[in-house]
Amino acid sequence: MKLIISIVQKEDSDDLLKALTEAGHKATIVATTGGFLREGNATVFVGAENDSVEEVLDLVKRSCHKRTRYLSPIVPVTEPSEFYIPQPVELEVGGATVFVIDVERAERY
Ligand code: 2BA
Repeated sequence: MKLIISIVQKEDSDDLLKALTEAGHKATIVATTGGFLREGNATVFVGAENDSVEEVLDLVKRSCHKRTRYLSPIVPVTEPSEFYIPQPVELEVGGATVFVIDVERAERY
């Protein structure tokens, strides 16, 4: 068995959960925050048998999309702020960052 951990954008999380549950997979979603942008995202956990892993990954791939975010740089303390015109930095975020982990043992009581 594997634990598939997918960090996705909030905008994609409903579609992903719907796709997973409609395909018969069990999923848990947690509200999380990205360390770099400090924006809310979502982390989806799926426990899947080995022969279902590729199907789950495919659903993640199809449900999650790349988006462009603009980050406003902070004025460097060494720059006189009246001469410094900050240019937003373009970042491509997503579709999904996925980790597949071996599950040693899983129980439901
Ligand atoms: P954040 O950490 O908020 O990162 C958002 C986006 O900012 C990233 O998109 C990437 O385009 C950019 N970014 C992140 N760290 C950067 C850095 N040190 N320098 C320049 N740009 C940087 P994604 O790569 O698609 O990641 C989306 C979210 O997935 C991340 O949100 C984080 O929550 C998670 N994530 C990505 N890689 C991870 C990893 N290796 N371990 C744990 N979480 C990860």
